[in-house]
Amino acid sequence: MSSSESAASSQPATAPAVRAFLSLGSNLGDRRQYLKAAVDSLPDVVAVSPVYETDPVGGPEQGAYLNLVVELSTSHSPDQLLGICHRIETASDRVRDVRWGARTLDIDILWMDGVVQDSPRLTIPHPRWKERRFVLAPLRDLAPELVTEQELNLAEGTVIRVDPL
Ligand code: A4P
Ligand code: MG
Repeated sequence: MSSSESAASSQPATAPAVRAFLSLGSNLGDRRQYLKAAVDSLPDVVAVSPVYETDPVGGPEQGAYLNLVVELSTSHSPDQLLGICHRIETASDRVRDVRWGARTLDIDILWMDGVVQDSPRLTIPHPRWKERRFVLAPLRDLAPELVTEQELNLAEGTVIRVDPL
């Protein structure tokens, strides 16, 4: 075996980087600070959308959200990415009680290029992404090829663009 072959085989295999989009939302406490800390903690971030103030969609009566979308270029697997999202949510004092209830921080995986999977633990693309304007408006800002204007118009909820992070 040549020295170059031996050096190559001792390197860990690196998966190719994949484009991924995550949706972040907060409607409890210092919403902007929770979003900012989460964006700073996420790996492989290549773009951050504008921030939108959004009316809550579904769930009990609760306050308005701040929502944004981040784009990653990542070699993490979908499962690894979900684990990272859950750890950042937990570090942000996230308490899971009522489904769709108020939260300091929610991070959902919306889309990963080439990934389609469907299980209760992880469904990609996100099962409800096309129904919600708080997802589609910031996603369209970053990836207009993934969201048509008609889809944005048909989606539920009101959104207003506010100051960037
Ligand atoms: N899970 C499955 N697929 C995914 C995925 N693609 N990304 C599982 C992230 N998680 C995924 O999520 C419940 C379970 O979904 C997790 O254990 C995970 O393994 P959760 O975050 O614990 O609970 P949740 O967020 O209350 O439930 P869900 O169904 O994810 O809610 P949604 O659909 O995310 O809706 N209105 C406004 N304006 N802005 C918001 O951000 N968010 C919601 C939550 C409702 N209304 C909102 C907003
Ligand atoms: Mg969620």
